[in-house]
Amino acid sequence: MRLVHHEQAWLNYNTVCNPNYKKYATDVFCNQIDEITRSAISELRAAFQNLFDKQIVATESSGQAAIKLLIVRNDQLGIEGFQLDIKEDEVVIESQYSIGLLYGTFHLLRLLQTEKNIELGSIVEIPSQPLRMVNHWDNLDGSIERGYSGQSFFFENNEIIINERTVDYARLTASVGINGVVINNVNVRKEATQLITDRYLDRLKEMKNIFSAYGIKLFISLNFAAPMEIGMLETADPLDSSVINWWRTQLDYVHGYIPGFDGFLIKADSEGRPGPFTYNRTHADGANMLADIIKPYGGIIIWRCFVYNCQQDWRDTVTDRARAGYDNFVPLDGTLHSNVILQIKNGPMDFQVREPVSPLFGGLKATNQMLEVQIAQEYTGQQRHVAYLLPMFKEILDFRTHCDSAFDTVNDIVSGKTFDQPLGGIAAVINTGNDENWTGHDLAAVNWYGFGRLSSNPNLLAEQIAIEWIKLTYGNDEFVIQQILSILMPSWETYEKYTSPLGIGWMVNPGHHYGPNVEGYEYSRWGTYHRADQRGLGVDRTSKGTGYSTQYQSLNALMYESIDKCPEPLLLFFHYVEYTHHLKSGKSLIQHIYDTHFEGVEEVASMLKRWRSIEDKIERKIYDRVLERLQHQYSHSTEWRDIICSYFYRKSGIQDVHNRQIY
Ligand code: GCW
Repeated sequence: MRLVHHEQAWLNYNTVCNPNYKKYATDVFCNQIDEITRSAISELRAAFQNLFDKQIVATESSGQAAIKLLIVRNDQLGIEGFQLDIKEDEVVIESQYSIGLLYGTFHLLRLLQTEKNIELGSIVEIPSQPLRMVNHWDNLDGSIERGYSGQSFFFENNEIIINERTVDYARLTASVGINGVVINNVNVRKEATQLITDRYLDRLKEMKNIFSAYGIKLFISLNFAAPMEIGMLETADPLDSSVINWWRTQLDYVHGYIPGFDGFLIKADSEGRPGPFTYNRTHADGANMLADIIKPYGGIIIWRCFVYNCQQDWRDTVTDRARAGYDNFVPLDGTLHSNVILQIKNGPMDFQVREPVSPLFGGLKATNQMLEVQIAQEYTGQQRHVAYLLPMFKEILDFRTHCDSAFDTVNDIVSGKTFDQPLGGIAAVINTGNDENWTGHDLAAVNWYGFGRLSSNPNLLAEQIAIEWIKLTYGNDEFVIQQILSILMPSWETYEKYTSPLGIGWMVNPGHHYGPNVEGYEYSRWGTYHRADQRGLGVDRTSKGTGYSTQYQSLNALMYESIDKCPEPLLLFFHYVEYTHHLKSGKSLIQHIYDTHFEGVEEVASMLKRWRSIEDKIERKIYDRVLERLQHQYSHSTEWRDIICSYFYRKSGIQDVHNRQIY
């Protein structure tokens, strides 16, 4: 009898395994029974039932058991690491704490389903990032900001929902090593401000208990103006003693009610949100005040660096939104307290299809830092287009900041290794909702899966992760694996080809950010942000322009400064370039724009063809859902191509050398 009744993404356990592995599906022994090891045992039970139709039990004597979960003393494994020993007739998982046993269990189940013949021997895995988080932008009314998979499964009608899906969510999250979740939107509106009050604390505690059984820390987003909105104070000045007292009383109460509450995320002074600037205070004043209050409880304040003035007039050549993060936060380096982490978006702008890495990485040297990426595909096709984002995340993590350390990549910095910082990690704005398949587009689940896997083990390759996910979700048929893999691997760059070219960004409709609109950018009342005219296009961000390139460490600054050395995918981010300028391919810029847009559409046509070729090998419902989205992607990509090509044809007056119909 199968235990799984509804869709559980990559934890369906309906793949066909090597029958040889059935020998491991006997009893399980664990030398420490607690809430987390109970989760591990129940996962093994569900998996073996589905995979091998075998019921296993937990025994009290290790003799009988083919699977042994053992808490041991081995400092090398750290807090979350595990050692997995696969032997002929038994598997032993060891770790110092129960969370390692849970991670080891998920790893074993992954191997059983993805490897035809598991090698006997020992595997050690130790997550490299301290915090591996997802941020939900869920509102208490059940809507999700930038959500493309239905409504929230955490909130409905201003209540917190706890049901079977909460547990499944915790299982999926922990199965890929994610250890922290922020459940509500960083834009904290009226109702959500109340999350720290009596109205919600019982339910929050219940949710924390469910998450704790999977080693997941629970965070909520705070409203910086809460002292005014719910405390009835006249100010939220972080240095005002009545404000500090208000926060202390409120947060002491939360911690008294929910012992071990993990911390808070804050978006301040950004896009209309309140913050310390209103009171002429710095972001360090704001973050440190809150951090000091929760320090005795071991709590953490995660403070976002997405701070910029969206009303700034950038018609002169030096005002540049891209500069804002660095300009606002580098002066604070070294002043933030030890339980504050700055959370930095991967690029200086806003999750565009291609951006340079934020110069805050490498610029900040005495601050806990976290990377923030977005798997909700706000600017990458909103989960109606396929865009496998792991190749992008790999590039970001591997980026060398040249910050004068042997460990100078973004991955090194956010793991805390470079500057010996105690806290750090990676966060992703997540792509889930209450749609049956969790992520709207079935293929978008790979980004959730992959984010967790990569943040736990940055050495994994994007392709490896995709293959694992395909096998766990769709089974081991070689043809199916190859077709889906060929759809996923190039999909981010395919999307880039038919949308905004060479790092210029946006070109989407303001507001919802979907669909082509070359001049579409909410803050374009000062003119087109991309500076296209009859001669060329792009923003001069060199020292002769906005000076943004000088925010990088010198080797990178030199690279971006020079039109010849600047990596071509970022050319228009850093330079104003004439349409007739020749790229490395020998093509002119304008011809490159035409050609990539046509290529992008062709690549979508071939994705569609590949999906059709596996029609009889994929469950009907899933096949149809994906087919419908791919068909939409195809027609939408032609719309993108036509709008972008005709815009630049009209601007430049230069014919396509292939004389295609573009206007
Ligand atoms: O890109 C913008 C999004 C907003 C989001 C903001 C942020 C949550 O369009 O919807 O607000 O980024 O990251 O704070």
